[in-house]
Amino acid sequence: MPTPSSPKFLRKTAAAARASFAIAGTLLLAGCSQINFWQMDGHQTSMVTAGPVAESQLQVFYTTVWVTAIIFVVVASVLAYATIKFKARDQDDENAPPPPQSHGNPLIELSLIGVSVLALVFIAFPTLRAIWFTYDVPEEERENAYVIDATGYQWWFKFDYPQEQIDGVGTLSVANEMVIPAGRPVRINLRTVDVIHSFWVPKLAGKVDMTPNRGNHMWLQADEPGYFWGQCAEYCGDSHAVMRFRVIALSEEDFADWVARTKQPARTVTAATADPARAEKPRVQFASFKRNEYGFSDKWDPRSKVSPLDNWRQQQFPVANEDAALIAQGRKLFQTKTCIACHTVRGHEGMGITGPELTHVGSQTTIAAGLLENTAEQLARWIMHPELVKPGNKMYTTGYIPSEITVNQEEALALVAYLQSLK
Ligand code: HEC
Ligand SMILES: [Cu+2]
Repeated sequence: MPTPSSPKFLRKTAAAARASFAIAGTLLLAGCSQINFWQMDGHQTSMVTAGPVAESQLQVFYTTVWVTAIIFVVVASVLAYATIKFKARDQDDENAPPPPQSHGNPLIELSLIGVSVLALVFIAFPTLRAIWFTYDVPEEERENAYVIDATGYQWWFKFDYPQEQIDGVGTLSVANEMVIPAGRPVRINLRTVDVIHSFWVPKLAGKVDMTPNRGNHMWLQADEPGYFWGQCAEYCGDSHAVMRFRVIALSEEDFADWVARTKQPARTVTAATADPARAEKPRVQFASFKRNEYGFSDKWDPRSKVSPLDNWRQQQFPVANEDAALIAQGRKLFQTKTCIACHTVRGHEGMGITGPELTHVGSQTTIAAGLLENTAEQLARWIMHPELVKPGNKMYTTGYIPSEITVNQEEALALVAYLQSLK
């Protein structure tokens, strides 16, 4: 057994340290190859912020990092100095009796306590300021704040807009993609219908829990129009890890336009409004997917050419070559397959409220709560085999009871055409 200062021991520890650095470095690089490493940017980074709430939280983070970094450097330097200065250099040193032992030095101990208290006070000021600031919309802006009620479901989010009422219907409601006005504080009331979820849009604001039987709230603001990634951040069951959502921030004008469009009932495509040119092949590819394989395309890559916000804008237009007959067939299937029992499609037959509202599902960029891209291919995959995409999901089943609803390829073509027509 080598003693702690023998050359053999030092060689061994040095080799172990080098190896762990190499492993850590490799893991870090592998983990970061998907994101812009040097700017620490990525879909769900909190290091690059887009609004005042996330910004104030980042400031607290940096203050804490700097204070602890200074403490680390001081402690590590003293340790390194002592290690090098007092290490045993030869056999005589190793055999020497231990130096005289002493007990406590009041001056050193008191000053260490003093420095620790100062460090904590230094961190406490920005922390308290951030806690008060992030708790609710600042007083002077409260009048101007836009209100949204967000509700967590296993495993998706519903967003109600109490300031937007629809005659004879009630509150405007959408699912999984929360559209907000940019440059304006948004107050979000947080609720859940089942277990605890946590609402998190890393670039806009830190996590706040959605707690059963208890109202909670938060606020955030996107300074500029943009497209942001959100995620449930509290373990909530099987598909917690894929319980996602998006936030789309639009200029005041675009936002008003979106509200007006979204208040409209579902679009009905007739032979007159559809493009009759479409006769050839159906557009859906029935690709085979692996279980739990995600549906991202290059568009979601920060290095791609199409910005996610432009992608969202493109998604607002009807797809080319709509087939009115096929869409009508899909609408019929939407009733006979009992989709209407769980999904609302305002103006059509859908009345259910246990699933996401689908009145304008065609203009979303994602489906299955931000998990799959909203393309014909992924829609078909979802409605034919939701269980292969999202473990435990409550589409067709109420949890673990096997599905009675089956959708074959032909039916999927019609249903997809219908869902895509719901712009
Ligand atoms: C038992 C209730 C139920 C039935 C019946 C049902 N769904 Fe769903 N549906 C859900 C739930 C719950 C979700 C949310 C699943 C998730 O993301 O975890 C969902 C999600 C969806 C979504 C994705 C919406 C989004 O914004 O992410 C689509 C599209 C959809 N369903 C279409 C259909 C179609 C088409 C049918 C009929 C063939 C159908 N559903 C039948 C409950 C149901
Ligand atoms: Cu959750």
